[in-house]
Amino acid sequence: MRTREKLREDFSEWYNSILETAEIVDVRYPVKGLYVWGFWGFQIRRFVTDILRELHDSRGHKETLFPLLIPEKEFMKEAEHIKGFEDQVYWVTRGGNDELDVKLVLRPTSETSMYPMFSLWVRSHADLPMKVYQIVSVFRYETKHTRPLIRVREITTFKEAHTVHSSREDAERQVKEAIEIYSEFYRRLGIPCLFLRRPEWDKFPGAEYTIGVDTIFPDGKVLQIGTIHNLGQNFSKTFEIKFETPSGNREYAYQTCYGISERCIASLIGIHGDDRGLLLPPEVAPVQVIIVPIPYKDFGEEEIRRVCSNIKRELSAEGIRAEIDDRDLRPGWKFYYWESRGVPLRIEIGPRDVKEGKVTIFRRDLMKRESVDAENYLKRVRDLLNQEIIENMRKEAEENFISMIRRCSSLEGIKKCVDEDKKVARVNWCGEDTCGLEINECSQGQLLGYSVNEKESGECIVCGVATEKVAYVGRTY
Ligand code: PR8
Repeated sequence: MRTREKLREDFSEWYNSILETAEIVDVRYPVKGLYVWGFWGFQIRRFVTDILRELHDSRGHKETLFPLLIPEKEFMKEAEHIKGFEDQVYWVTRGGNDELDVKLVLRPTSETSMYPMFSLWVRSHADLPMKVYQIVSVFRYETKHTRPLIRVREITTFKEAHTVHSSREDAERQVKEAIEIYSEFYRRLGIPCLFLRRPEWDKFPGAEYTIGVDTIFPDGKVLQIGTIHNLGQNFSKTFEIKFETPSGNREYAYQTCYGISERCIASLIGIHGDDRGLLLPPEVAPVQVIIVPIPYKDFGEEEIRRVCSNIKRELSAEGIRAEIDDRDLRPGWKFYYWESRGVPLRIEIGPRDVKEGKVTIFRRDLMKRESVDAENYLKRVRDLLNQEIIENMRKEAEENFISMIRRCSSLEGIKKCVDEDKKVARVNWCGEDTCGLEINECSQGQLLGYSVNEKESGECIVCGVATEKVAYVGRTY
């Protein structure tokens, strides 16, 4: 049985300890907000970014790599954007002993690095849409409490996509595609999430509107694990990104951008983890099957070893990431070691398995053993890794997620739900700022925005007007 007592009691404590035990990140680097990827964590990161690349590449995004430094002049061009970021940027002002003539910022995000180049690249409507992305480090001088993978000052896994379009409609279509990419990404990771159109005061600096992607952690707090922004023509007017229409006019382009950071890995840890440690979706597990020999004194160790090697060879031939743990340690210790790292399947081979022609498979998601005939084990492993485990993880995560949400029909109700019960409130909201501000201020939580894909008839919780908009309010990270 999987238990989650430790996460519910003190999530922070559990989180910090698992980052260390499972070698996700080492927090001892001597700069605040900067962390070193551990070997296990970095491998997870690789498989996660592989999915991101696949999802963007298959929808016509081209991967690119822009410089880390942005000249002050470009950075300072878009008024709203500067206002949002100026107290969060790191400056480079010297090269060796010389004061630089042109001050440089370390990119906090890459609009002002990419868009001057876009104005050179975009010529005609035939060049559009243009979709690019990069996965890079960006720097933000965060003043709120920093936390590994959740609020960092060097975001080392910033997947940012930027697109350019010849019409407002095409930019809108792109927003939908971004929602589809992020839905699919989080579906594959088994992470339930909401797509919420943020209130005016919470949108990305320089955007026309922002859609936030939110999940709920075991402590009832909401983590924004991605955002999608429709930039309209705000940036194209600032950076002169124009294209020639079929009739020969020159018009400003429409743009969108959307980003995901290592918070997606924080959410894998927080959403699927349990008292034992991590539980990884097979697709991103650095080791998918750990094979543990269980030697017994009067039974041939050689024979067990041979069976384990065969299994490893057969699994590897199927493209399954399998390892044998033949360290000179007690099996129980090895079990714990791999369970805490979230390896989805363990195969145990002992004297009995060999004698009876069986294979013992342990499922990390159920914390349960099953014994299968040796001739069928490969198919069973394949089914578990390709489908059953992730489906079960998705179902469990979904149930936890739903149990964190409460329908509320008054401002007092929101206050009780969010402040006392530590849950997320679900309400009808007309979408107007004035009502939004009241909702935002009635509890310690924030109005996260209204759902872009759910509708439910009701009355705005503040003004009482009929509306189908469903909004969420919760405490946030
Ligand atoms: C953009 N421009 O920048 P965004 N630590 C970890 N993750 C973070 C942090 C942090 N300090 N700050 C933000 N994130 C747009 C879209 C290009 C791409 C994560 O958008 O500022 C959050 O999950 O919203 C956030 O949603 C995402 O990066 C994108 O950052």
